[in-house]
Amino acid sequence: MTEKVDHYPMWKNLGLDLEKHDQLLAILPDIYKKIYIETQKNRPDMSFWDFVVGDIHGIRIKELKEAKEKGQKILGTFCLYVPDELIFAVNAISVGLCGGTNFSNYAAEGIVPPNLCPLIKSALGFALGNICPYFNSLNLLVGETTCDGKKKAWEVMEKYFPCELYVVEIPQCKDRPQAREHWIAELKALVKKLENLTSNKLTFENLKAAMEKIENKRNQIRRVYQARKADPPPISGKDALLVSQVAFYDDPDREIQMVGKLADELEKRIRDGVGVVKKSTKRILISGTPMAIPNWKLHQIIETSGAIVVCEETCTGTRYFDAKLEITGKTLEGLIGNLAERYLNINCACFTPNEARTEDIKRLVKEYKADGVVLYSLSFCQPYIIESIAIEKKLKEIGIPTISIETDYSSEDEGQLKTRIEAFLEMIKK
Ligand code: BJ8
Repeated sequence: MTEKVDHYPMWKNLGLDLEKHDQLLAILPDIYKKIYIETQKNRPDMSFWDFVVGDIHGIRIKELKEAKEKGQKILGTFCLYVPDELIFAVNAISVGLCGGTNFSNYAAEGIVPPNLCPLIKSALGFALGNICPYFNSLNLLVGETTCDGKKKAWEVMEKYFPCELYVVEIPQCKDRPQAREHWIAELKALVKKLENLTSNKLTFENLKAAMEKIENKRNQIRRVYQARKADPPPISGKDALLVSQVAFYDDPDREIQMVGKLADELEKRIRDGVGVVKKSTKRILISGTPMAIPNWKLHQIIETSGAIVVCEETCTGTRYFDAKLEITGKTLEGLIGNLAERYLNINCACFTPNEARTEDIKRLVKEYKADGVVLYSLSFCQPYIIESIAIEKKLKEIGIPTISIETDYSSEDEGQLKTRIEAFLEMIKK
């Protein structure tokens, strides 16, 4: 409560719609309490993440404000394909933006069609409605050419949101040699933009240091995921998802420390045989579209239906950290090449063809000893909905129980989804 009062002048200065913002902050604690506190037992120490959600627009926003006052630039990104390494190398700060609630949709109404992906509608609503202080803290928004919805969203953003926008052009057929060349050229163009914005030059030294830092952050998340392979898992899917969600916008140094500490605890729990569920609880892998805070809906349904989520093949899951970054090379050119290579190994449904994603899912099912796969697509997300049909068929052919779910951020279909998930789990048990 005290925190809330203290942050008011800052929110006002950022130009937030305070009334709407109050309404948003009023609903989050109840949702969090219901999903994270009341329905979970024997959690590892998640006090840092409990605090972060409770203070979601507080200390981090204050840190960004202070960094800005010292001359640092704040950049907002929407996709894994915009490399954090380049942004941090020139002493700017990258904040992963998204929208995981339909609370903000009203602000985008009439500007975008209703049958648009909820993630885009939510993010646009946050920006246009002045209800997210992360958007209002930015010096530059960095969009990218992935799905059609996002491509068009940048045009809307540019028209209605008063912040400079830069769009990175992502190659669509990444298996071709010219795609790599094009991607490197795009990364270099982004570097130019960043250098102009920050007045800092990208050098071999600062890029190498940023690559080491971001890869270290990913290493800590890898450790958390590695721990989830144990039976019983020492952390719930919900908590692991939260760790990943927060990593998108928190300070990387703090993330290395806090996620590292959590991973230490999880490794100890495994040694001590401590889990959050009983051994042999049915294990589910979710694959599909990213889940932005506070989209915890599917995890909540699965984990209150007698199963546990052990892995997410999503951009708020393995796609965030799976591709390894080589930090070798003696020249700046060499490091940029490594970076390009690493990012081209992320298998998003926006690429064509994208066979490697199915292979990733098969591999992850084995590694995490998953009993079944839930293919998750946000409504109107054509790339993931289309891919889910072929993937479901392929997984079933090799005997992996699979179900496809298409949903949005509303709670209206929760009952229906729960019935389907419970039936799916029954089928797996048999
Ligand atoms: S690398 S998944 S973060 S593009 S859900 S907005 S695809 S219509 S978010 Fe993504 Fe980058 Fe790919 Fe990952 Fe469009 Fe689908 Fe909406 Fe999506």
